[in-house]
Amino acid sequence: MSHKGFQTRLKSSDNTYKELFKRHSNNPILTSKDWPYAANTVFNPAVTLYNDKVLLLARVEDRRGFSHLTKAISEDGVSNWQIDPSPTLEPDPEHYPEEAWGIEDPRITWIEELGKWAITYTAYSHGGPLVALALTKDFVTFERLGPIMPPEDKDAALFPRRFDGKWVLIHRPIPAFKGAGAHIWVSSSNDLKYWGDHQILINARQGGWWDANKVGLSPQPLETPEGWLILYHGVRQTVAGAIYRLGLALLDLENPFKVLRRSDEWVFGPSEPYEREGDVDDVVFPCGWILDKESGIVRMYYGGADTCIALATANLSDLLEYIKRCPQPKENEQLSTAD
Ligand code: BMA
Repeated sequence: MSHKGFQTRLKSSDNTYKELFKRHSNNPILTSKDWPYAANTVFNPAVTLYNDKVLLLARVEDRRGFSHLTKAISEDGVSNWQIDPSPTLEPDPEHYPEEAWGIEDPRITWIEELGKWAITYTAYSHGGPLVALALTKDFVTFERLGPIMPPEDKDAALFPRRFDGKWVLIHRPIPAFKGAGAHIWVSSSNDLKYWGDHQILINARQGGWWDANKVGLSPQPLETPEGWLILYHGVRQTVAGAIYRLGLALLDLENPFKVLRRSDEWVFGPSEPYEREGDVDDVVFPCGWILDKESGIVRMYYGGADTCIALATANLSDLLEYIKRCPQPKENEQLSTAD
């Protein structure tokens, strides 16, 4: 019997899985009941540090089924949220027709070169969901750059700096080619508007894997001394519906087109009532994480069951120690669309 990969499994001594992420005892930390105006659900928030405070940009769904984005700011990232009294970034279909059915699932990247935050989000157009980009200096006014990837494409985030003079974007197109699988792709651009050099970065596996057939980037890439840490979701289809779980990968620090490691196992999945039951059952869906450089603690903010916002934390050193023991993807594995 092969024990390949055994050493990378999340086993602890008492025969249970060792959890890298620890859920906050106040979970869910935000629900529609906390919102200053009527909302069906609040979930899948992006997160960044803003004036030394934690800023969430939450997806808020109304009773039409359309989403917009609203910010919530807190000093400790857990309590006393100052939530905007009305939507912070609303769909503007009159000027941006691609936002006809709402805007969803943002990711935020601070771009030092521009002195601005870049927000990549899903615009739900009449042609399907696509990737749109907006810039902001203050999370009050936003400069829209419009659609940057045509439908169907989602789960996009920018790297905070250029590589060889080019911006780099991770995203997840859905191929029209039946049976091709929905893989995570990476593309580059000179100007943030026109994108090329498209290639598969992390492929959806097949068959019985937890991340078979559909994967997508979750939070924005996290820069570490060992490489870019990636948390991605894998979608398992079952007779009872889909299960959204999370796995880790590590990309080369100077060449984010190169995957150094990828976990075989999921590292976080729905288990608590607020993750198991909601508008969409069995979903954990982070769109952001932040690293406290002093303590080395990573805070992952995620949507639970498409209904609420929750928080889980991990030690960066534990995440890196784990991912460094995970397998190196085979050469060209991530480039193949038909494996
Ligand atoms: C994905 C996205 C997420 C959502 C998830 C589960 O396709 O639309 O916003 O959380 O499905 O419903």
